[in-house]
Amino acid sequence: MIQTIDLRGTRLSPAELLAAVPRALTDVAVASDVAAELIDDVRTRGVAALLDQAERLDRVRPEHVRVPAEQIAEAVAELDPAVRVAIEETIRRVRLASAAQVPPRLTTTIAEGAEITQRWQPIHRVGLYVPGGKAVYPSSVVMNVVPAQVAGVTQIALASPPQSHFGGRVHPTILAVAGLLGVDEIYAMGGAGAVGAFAYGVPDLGLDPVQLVTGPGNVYVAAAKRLVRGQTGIDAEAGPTDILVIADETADPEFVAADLVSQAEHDELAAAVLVTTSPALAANVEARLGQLAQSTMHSERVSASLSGTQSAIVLVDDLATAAAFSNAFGPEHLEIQTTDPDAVLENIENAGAIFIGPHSPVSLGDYAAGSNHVLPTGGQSRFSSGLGAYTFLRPQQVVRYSKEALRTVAAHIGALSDAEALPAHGDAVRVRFVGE
Ligand code: HSO
Ligand code: ZN
Repeated sequence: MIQTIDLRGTRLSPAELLAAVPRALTDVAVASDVAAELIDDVRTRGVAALLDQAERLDRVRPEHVRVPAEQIAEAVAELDPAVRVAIEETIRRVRLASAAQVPPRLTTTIAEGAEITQRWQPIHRVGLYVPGGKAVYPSSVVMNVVPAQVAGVTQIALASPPQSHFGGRVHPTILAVAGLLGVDEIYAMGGAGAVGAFAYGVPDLGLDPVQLVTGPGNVYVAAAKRLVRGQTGIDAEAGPTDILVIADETADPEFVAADLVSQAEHDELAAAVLVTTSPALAANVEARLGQLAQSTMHSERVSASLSGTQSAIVLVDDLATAAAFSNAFGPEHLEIQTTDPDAVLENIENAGAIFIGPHSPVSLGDYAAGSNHVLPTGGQSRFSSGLGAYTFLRPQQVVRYSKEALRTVAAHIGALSDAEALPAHGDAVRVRFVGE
């Protein structure tokens, strides 16, 4: 059911490699008009708009848009103990790894009395969107909130759609995880309207505008984030997930097939790709995928994902070509299951996160490795990174010169300001040395 593409004996350019396994297209632009209307509605009518939108789109009118503290406490108390322990361990691990993502403040002495300090300043207030449709991922709450907290963000607000089967409340597991993380500003609001609420604020709800909106969502949420960008910051746009496995003849086909299915389970449009030098492994993985696609819980979704043009088993001559293929693809998740994975790693340029060896599956990273699972999809790993503490930090340069240090460059500033016909720039320096 999964296609096999035999590239052995070919010498393809990166563009040709990429064309061999095209990703599924999702067109965010088509949702733009609808998203713009929903955002405008919230800007003009505030809470009334949020309630009407909930009734229309989520088929329930929440009793409270701002979730009362008792509801959060109740959700924490009722959380399944096994899930609670797992979430707490995930929080602990993600906190540890995120701390390494905060760069130190560094001062460079340019000359005597001339210093530039680079400091990393957290964004003051952020809004996290947590979807509530076909995918409800409490683990993603951890992955967004923990790095923000580690970065030093002061205010974290969370929005998630009201759920009709929970009487218009936010999904209880999402409330519980937010509660465990100490997030108490939660709104039962969803879709493009929620993004608009974060970006522009909702005065009659006491919701102040945020400076950054993060979190995944459907195509309307993505369109809304594009629309509010500039008014507020946004994180990367999340598309269908993908996994690429580089494996040689030493890889266990059982592990490889299980890992491909684990990400195919997310979405019909998820891409699952195996790049291997071993025809025997390719055949074994293909056979195992056929079985798993039948027996797994989300059989239809997995079968659709694996049989899509975005998924494939790719045969290559050597591991250098496998790495070249992977770099062209820019996977969200890359697994390396070869005799010497570190040698392959040396050739990897583009990947959201990299999982080394037989015992580092992607689902470990999804839940409990300590790494972040919000990663660049759709080939965006060629130019961007996953979510981390740095997402919530901005570098700022602090300039500190003494009079003598300024004097040594005064003539240069004069020359350059004249060359740009901006004499007031030069004067602003000269005025400090009048009479000398
Ligand atoms: N693999 C998804 C994240 C996730 N998996 C959440 C399970 N829950 C995208 O990286
Ligand atoms: Zn996953």
